Amino acid sequence: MAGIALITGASSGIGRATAVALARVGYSLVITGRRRERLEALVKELAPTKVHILTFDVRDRAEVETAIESLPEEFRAVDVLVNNAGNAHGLAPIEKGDPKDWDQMMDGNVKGLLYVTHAILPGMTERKRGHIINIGSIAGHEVYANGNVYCASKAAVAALSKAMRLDLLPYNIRVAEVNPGLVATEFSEVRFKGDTDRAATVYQGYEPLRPEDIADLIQFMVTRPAHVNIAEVLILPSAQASATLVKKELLS
Ligand code: NDP
Ligand code: 8X3
Repeated sequence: MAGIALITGASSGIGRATAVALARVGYSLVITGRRRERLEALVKELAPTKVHILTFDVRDRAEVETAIESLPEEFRAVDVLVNNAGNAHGLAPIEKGDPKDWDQMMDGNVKGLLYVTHAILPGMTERKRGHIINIGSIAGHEVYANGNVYCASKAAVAALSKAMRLDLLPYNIRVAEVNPGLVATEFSEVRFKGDTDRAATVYQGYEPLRPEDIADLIQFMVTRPAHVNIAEVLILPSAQASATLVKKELLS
């Protein structure tokens, strides 16, 4: 057995695909999210892989701690933590931004990642072993118009990934940051609050990344020998050159 991997946000998109990829290379899994029915469907798909479901909102520190404390003995020694849960909420200039959206992004993408990491780290530091993969974004390295708070939340993920790598060095814990460009998931549906037509336009006219492309990368990263840490990766669709420059073909 490869070990135990805990993946946040496994009910959809990149997290879900990562669960499938890590099951394929022998990991037992802890999969998390708020939508239990999605996670239960994934468990069936992953059989016979051993999978444990935890449902919690990453923004709620008490929920995070209680859920992780509830892990059964056979799932407690988490080797790989994929901090993936997160989303953008809204796309508006700063003066028109909704503070409720800002709270969702800062509380989920930044503080949620911290809460989960805080709950998992005691075991990793004690065992002197672990691998943490934080899902950042091109948006954490390149601010784009109207992206303001989402970009800031992902810039925080970039800073925290580097900081964790420094602080966790004595414990042999590898820390890595994966920064995708445009990936066709439910991300834009969430950003545009259920407006599926608007969300679809984000991925039209070119070939976006698929969640499986990010999952393949994560699978590669976690299967490197212990002395190798692929610390930071920017992964883009071939049609994307920057956060805002995408070569879209006219559709006939
Ligand atoms: P999806 O919307 O498809 O998936 C988001 C996942 O995060 C879901 O499983 C959702 O689960 C979970 N999640 C969101 N908020 C919370 C919360 N408050 N508590 C618990 N779980 C939560 O989007 P992606 O797969 O695209 O997004 C995954 C990560 O990738 C995010 O961090 C995103 O910022 C990042 N990313 C995405 C890119 C893209 O173009 N798609 C590009 C770069 C980075 P549930 O709703 O069940 O709780
Ligand atoms: C998601 C990619 O370009 O919408 O992080 O910010 S982008």
